[in-house]
Amino acid sequence: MIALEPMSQTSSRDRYSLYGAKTGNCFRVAIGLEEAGIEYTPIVVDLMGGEQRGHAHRSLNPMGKVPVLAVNRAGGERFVLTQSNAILLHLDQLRPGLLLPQVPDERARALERFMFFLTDVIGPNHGAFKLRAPNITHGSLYLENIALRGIDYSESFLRESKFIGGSRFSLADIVAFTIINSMRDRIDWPNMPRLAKWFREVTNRPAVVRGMNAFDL
Ligand SMILES: N[C@@H](CCC(=O)N[C@@H](CS)C(=O)NCC(=O)O)C(=O)O
Repeated sequence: MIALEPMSQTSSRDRYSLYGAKTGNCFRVAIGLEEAGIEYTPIVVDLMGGEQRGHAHRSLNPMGKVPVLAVNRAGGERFVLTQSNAILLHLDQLRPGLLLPQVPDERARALERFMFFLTDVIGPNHGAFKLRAPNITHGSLYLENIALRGIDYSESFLRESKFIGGSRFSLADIVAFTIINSMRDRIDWPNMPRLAKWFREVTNRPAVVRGMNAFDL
């Protein structure tokens, strides 16, 4: 049988750069890198000034968006990834067991909650954000309420387990934290004691604090 060699090998000498700004998508990746213990250089992209649409940034991400993770491999090649959630799943593969459980059922549960936040909370909230600028207020409020109802529902996850995706901190907590943090003023906290306790604890995790400060340069 022929053993297939991977086309490119990761190495402890690879150098990671995270291009981003103070947005939920970028915070998620910075927190993921911090939780995984991967050293990286944060590079601020000036979104207000349109730097993301300039030639230099588009050579990394033709869509002109952040975050972008650029990996300079020890062997000289460059590997570039866009899409915050694809980056998070890549980090899980680099540091198995730190960002997602490895036991299949536990991993599936954590991924189920990860996907729940991406599609049922962050997705509608992103739609609400897009409708705000053109003043489509009714549509914007409608989508924002869908996102808030999803957050209400997540209180039930914490009846079964200490963290959103299971007994240990995982990618599910990272995606839940960044969106809940950005919507924290609209959340019915008195009716969600478990979520409130979880939110306080996650806010104070050292890796989360470092990730949330990554673009304060
Ligand atoms: N699906 C992408 C979304 C990326 C995205 O929308 N990034 C925003 C910041 S959160 C951006 O770069 N906005 C600047 C622009 O669109 O000009 C991801 O998850 O990484």
